[in-house]
Amino acid sequence: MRIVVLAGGIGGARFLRGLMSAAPDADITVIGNTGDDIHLFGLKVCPDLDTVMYTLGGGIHEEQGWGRAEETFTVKEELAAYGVGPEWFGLGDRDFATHIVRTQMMGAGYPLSAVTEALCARWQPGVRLLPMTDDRVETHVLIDTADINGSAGGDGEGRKAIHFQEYWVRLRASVPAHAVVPVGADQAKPAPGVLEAIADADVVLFPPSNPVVSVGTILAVPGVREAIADAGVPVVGLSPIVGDAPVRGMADKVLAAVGVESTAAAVAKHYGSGLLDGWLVDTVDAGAVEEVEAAGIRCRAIPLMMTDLKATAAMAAEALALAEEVR
Ligand code: GDP
Ligand code: FO1
Ligand code: CA
Repeated sequence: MRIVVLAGGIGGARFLRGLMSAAPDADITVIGNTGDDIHLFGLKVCPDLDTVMYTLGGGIHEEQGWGRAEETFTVKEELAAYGVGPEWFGLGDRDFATHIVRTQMMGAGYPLSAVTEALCARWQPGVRLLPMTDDRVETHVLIDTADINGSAGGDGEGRKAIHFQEYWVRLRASVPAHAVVPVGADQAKPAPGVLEAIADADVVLFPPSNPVVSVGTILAVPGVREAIADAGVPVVGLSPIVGDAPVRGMADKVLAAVGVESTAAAVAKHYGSGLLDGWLVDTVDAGAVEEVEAAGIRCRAIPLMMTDLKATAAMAAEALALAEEVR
């Protein structure tokens, strides 16, 4: 069975571990979000691609869900000693090697897709990991200028776009986001293999990834949403929102920015019945099933907490079962 999964970072990666356990013989292609990418210290960092690669390759820092296990931060300390920032993004020594290799290869003319393939040759994630595009896309968030500099800053009514990572990591999404803009997306082309993988898929899955800055950014690459809608195969998603809140992180902040309520039903309707055939919600959101079904999307309430591999594999199996039901 050929499965295509649109993944962000932590939520997507954890789901993929369960999917590989539930469908060991499946041929899985992951279309990874690159909107989180950031250029730091002259290096290109790809947080979501790396989280998937490290998680499935066995190198992830498990509790954090990002960065490497057994990490040290000597280079980071030395950069701070030079007064070279930013200090708020925790890049470890082992992780730096990934960004050096990536930047070196891209500098030699290799596209991001070729670089990702080369990095995965070491990590052997067990899936084909494709960036959504080889073109540069970086998500920015529009906030109030007063919020960026604290109370002293700005004239109160000005607004400013900052990089997603500054919003997410430095500000911890603690201030309102007025818009989320995947800068460059409208000029981006799907990476080699992306449209082919979708066309060849037997099923497309939206893992419990952030609907705005992970799955939404991938869908913002022209041609991707249409390819999925036209693939003529089941598209099934799992809600990242349980009990009207994200299970972790601040997805509610970016959902608010795009005018979507933080409910399991609202996210399904945001994706829309033109895209989604099936939607899994947690048992606490069983009340949402009727609303989602009324929107033309088959819906089922099951345990949706990825507490361990067994639980995640059960979720993945349910998603595949729902796909067969709607086929
Ligand atoms: P990120 O790029 O690192 O933010 O990771 P993703 O976008 O792939 O996934 C983040 C989303 O995963 C968050 O919005 C969480 O609500 C969701 N999430 C994390 N753990 C779980 C879980 O156990 N169950 C469900 N349903 N969603 C989860
Ligand atoms: N997330 C944090 O909350 N704090 C960090 O210091 C941090 C560093 C970091 C370094 C490399 C990397 O690949 C990811 C990193 N992340 C960090 C996660 C990153 O911000 C993710 O993009 C978000 O978690 C949302 O996807
Ligand atoms: Ca992400």
